[in-house]
Amino acid sequence: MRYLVTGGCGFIGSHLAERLISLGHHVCILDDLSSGHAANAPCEAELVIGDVTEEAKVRAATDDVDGCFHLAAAASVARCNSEAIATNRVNLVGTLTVLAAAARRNVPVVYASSAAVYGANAAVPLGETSELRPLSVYAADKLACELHAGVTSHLHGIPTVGLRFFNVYGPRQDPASPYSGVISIFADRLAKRQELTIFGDGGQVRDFVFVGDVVDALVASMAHRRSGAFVCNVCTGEATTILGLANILADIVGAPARLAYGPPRAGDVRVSVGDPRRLAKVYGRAPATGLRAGLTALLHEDAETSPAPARAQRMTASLTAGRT
Ligand code: NAD
Ligand code: UD2
Repeated sequence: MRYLVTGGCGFIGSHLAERLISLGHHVCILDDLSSGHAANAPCEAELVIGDVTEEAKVRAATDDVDGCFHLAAAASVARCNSEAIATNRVNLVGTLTVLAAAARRNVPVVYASSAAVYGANAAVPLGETSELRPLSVYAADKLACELHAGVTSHLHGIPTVGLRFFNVYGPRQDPASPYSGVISIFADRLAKRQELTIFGDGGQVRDFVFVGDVVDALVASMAHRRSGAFVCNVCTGEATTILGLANILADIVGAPARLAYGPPRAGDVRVSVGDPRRLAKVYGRAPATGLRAGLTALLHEDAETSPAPARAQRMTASLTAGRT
């Protein structure tokens, strides 16, 4: 099969592109390299450098595909809050552009939504029918993407699947960006024996899901596509506080974590733990990588000297061995 992967030079998208190629598919990546890196893309993939809001480019990239994976986004809560109009254009108009192109080709779309849509709802575990109370511009845009995916499905008859990723970690999450995930930032700073900054009291709770499990869900959602519009959590159901995370990482590294505290982030979610049952029921498997196992593998691989892409592929392969 031939698939478009928007955002395929990014953290999650590059792992997806790798997996699709390993399964024998042809992959076309559309990415503007605004946060991703061309080096992350598997060499077998076709790479189109461009903006997902450019209609002509997106149409051309979907011309001969059997399905679209849409991951391209401005994926930082803080940046979306401070640059709402620019990031809305990427996150919402970009999604509309992909949906319109897919409808024109009558092909399905699997897209990245986020646990952020639950926002202030602390009634954990959060299931797909839980109340949605977004707290950030990013979350509101992700929710709007879900609404438009539903309407596109209704008007044009193409299947759409929105995967509400909780907090994803794994190789190739770039700690150089201040907007990167907390695990990549903490792991990088621990390795450099630098202090970790806790935004708030460290009691905020997250559900950390390994990137290999997220790729499993993406591939399964396209392979077992259903008619209509569908949303599904991608989570483990395991609750971890940010302070607890710092201590687990320090324990694995074998060095004490030096902590500094700063004010909580605007729009930050206090409690985010998901219910993985729908994913398990519909696609036959829920994320299986426990946090300590995933962190140990990640930190072990990061200590190696081999180039990042090779390391990342080897680690993801070992943790997801035997998956389709
Ligand atoms: P990432 O920043 O590593 O990847 C995003 C990719 O999209 C990058 O390669 C970037 O260059 C590209 N991109 C951004 N704007 C673009 C544009 N206008 N046109 C074309 N390409 C563009 O982020 P990620 O963590 O891999 O996230 C991938 C998707 O998953 C995003 O939609 C994000 O919102 C979502 N998500 C991520 C997490 C997580 O914990 N990482 C959790 C929930 C949802
Ligand atoms: C949100 C979404 C997640 C995803 C992501 C964007 C929720 C619950 N999750 O992630 O699904 O969409 O946005 O890709 O909304 N922190 C520190 N110190 C640091 C870095 C982070 O204390 O150095 C805290 C941060 O304030 C937050 C937590 O760690 O409370 C997680 O932060 P993050 O940036 O890794 O991800 P988060 O939860 O904003």
